[in-house]
Amino acid sequence: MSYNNDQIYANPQSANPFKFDQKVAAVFPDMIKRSVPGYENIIHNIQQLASQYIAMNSNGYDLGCSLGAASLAMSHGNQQTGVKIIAVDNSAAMIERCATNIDGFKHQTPIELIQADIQQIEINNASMVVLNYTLQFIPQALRLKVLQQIYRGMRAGGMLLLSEKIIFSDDTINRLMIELHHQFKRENGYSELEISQKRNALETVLVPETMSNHIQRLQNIGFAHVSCYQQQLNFASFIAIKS
Ligand code: GEK
Repeated sequence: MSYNNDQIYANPQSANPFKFDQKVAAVFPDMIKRSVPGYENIIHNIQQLASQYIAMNSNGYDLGCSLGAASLAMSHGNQQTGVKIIAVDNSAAMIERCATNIDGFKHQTPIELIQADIQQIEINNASMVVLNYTLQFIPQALRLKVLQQIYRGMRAGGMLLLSEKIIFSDDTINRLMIELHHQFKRENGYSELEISQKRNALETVLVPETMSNHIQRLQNIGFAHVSCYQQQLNFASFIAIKS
């Protein structure tokens, strides 16, 4: 299956909220690389962390899997037997393309694809859970419940990896980070029109929180060890380990 350049917002269009539809799924690898600083590094880290954290006879979860980049990284990193990777996304277009994408790669650990809302699925016997830029699309008031459900389904010693777009409580820093992120997108070939139309489309759909909100909530839920492990501009990844 071929993936094209992202030109979704290249021409003027009426304002509609962003959707993970066929058009987005068809350009997704290009879109995420050109839009999210540090994305490829995180996928590489997921493989390394999987080799350390995925335990024998357990499950790894990729929640909001899109085309399965993190699932494949977990599958490649896994060193244990009796492991299954469960990849979940509520977009039919993403799941359909994810299936073809995963088939196209040699990978050792079975990956099960589920089309579902991550708020509805049960997490069981999980030694590693990845929420790579997905929680930000869940309504803010419901995020605690999703994370609590994940925590309950995790084994002792299990790891949650959470990546998110973030905001800063200091207005000057916040504006600067947004501007630097737009500069990153310009350098990756996006025009002013594309940047501003995408920003408007995401406005009500992707709601970022501060780094301290994320860390505090993970600690309050009960994770024993919580830290940000990578930040590039207004994008951050956190690790949280259950004792
Ligand atoms: C990667 N993790 O390449 N339930 C299930 N899936 C959802 C939900 C939900 N409630 N809300 C959004 N999604 C991937 C990248 S993209 C990030 C993740 C981005 C799905 C949505 O359909 C999309 O595929 C994914 O979460 C977010 O590592 O586009 O910024």
